[in-house]
Amino acid sequence: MSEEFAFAIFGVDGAARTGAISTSRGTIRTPAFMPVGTAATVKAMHPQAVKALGADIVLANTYHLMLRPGAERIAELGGLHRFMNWPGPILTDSGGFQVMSLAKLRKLDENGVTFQSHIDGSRHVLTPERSMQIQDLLGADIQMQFDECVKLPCTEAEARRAMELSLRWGERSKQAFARQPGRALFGIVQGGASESLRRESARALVEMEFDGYALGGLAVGEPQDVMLAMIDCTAPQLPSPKPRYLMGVGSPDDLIESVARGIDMFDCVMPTRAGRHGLAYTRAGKLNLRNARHAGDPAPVDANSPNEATRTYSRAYLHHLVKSGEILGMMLLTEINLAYYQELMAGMRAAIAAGCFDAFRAETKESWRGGMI
Ligand code: PRF
Repeated sequence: MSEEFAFAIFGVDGAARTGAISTSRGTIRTPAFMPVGTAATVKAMHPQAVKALGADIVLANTYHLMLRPGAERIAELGGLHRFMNWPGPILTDSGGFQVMSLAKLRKLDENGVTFQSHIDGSRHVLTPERSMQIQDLLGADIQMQFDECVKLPCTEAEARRAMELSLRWGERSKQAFARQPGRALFGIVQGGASESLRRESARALVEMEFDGYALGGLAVGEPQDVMLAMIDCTAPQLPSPKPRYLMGVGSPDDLIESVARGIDMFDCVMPTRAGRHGLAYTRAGKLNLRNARHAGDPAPVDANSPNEATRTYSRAYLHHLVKSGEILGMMLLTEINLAYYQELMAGMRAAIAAGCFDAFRAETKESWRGGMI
């Protein structure tokens, strides 16, 4: 149980890397996609099924769990791993990003953020110290510094203010982090869409020496080329032996393009949320099962998929379930999407190890039939 937190790189192909992160609760193969389990559940999935699809780690949210059922309650019940019956590694986000996107009547100052719960309107304060305390109570294996993410587009002055505040909050998060063997704290690069601010943020965080580095403030309304340009200027500033995590990203195409630029970890609600809305991500592109053209189609989503649900259930049946608002429709499509995401990650890992990432990238994008997904 006390294995040290470590990252080993097994193979490099261009800027892409494949390796493994060790934590006291198991190994995370990289590049890794972390399914989002916001409220201590990957919605519509048994934890064992999430694992069986190839996920080594899931993400949970400080913001949601502090409001309901409460971090102290989860700690009393033996921590988040026992609470949700996921024995593997868990990464928790620090809460600031969710406060800014979900909470009501937010007030941000040097100390932290005061806000009203989106659930019952109760008043709460989140500071770097309290965020780290909550992540410790939850027992997260990878914890994130408290930061401020600004929406894009924004002015350079606004991006600088939030980036500098995030650096000060990074230092306070580091001081407050309850270090234990096998646990890690990641810093978060901010800086809006400015290359110079991004470089400045990355250099200052590296100076502080975190266990890994995240790229925050992206996938917040900017076009993909802007996001990729930010990765291009940030990744080279980060120490190559430490993991790099692109927060809240993304589509299958975003994942491939980001891995090509040296990213090791991702999380996104896209496969799970899209599944609950009747969309399937497949090797042949995206399918909208709500569409009437599927109503009489006996073909499965993908006859050649390694995932049984993807190979078995007809498009006609999935269309029927989705149109009828049946729970099984959401369950099957969530599984189908997470299976495709994990298959894509496994394919990238194998291609990097074999030194043929560029060919894999081209073939995979071609298989989406020109549609970028
Ligand atoms: N900061 C934190 N969590 C995040 C983000 C961020 O900037 C993003 C941005 N895409 C997603 N999740 N703490």
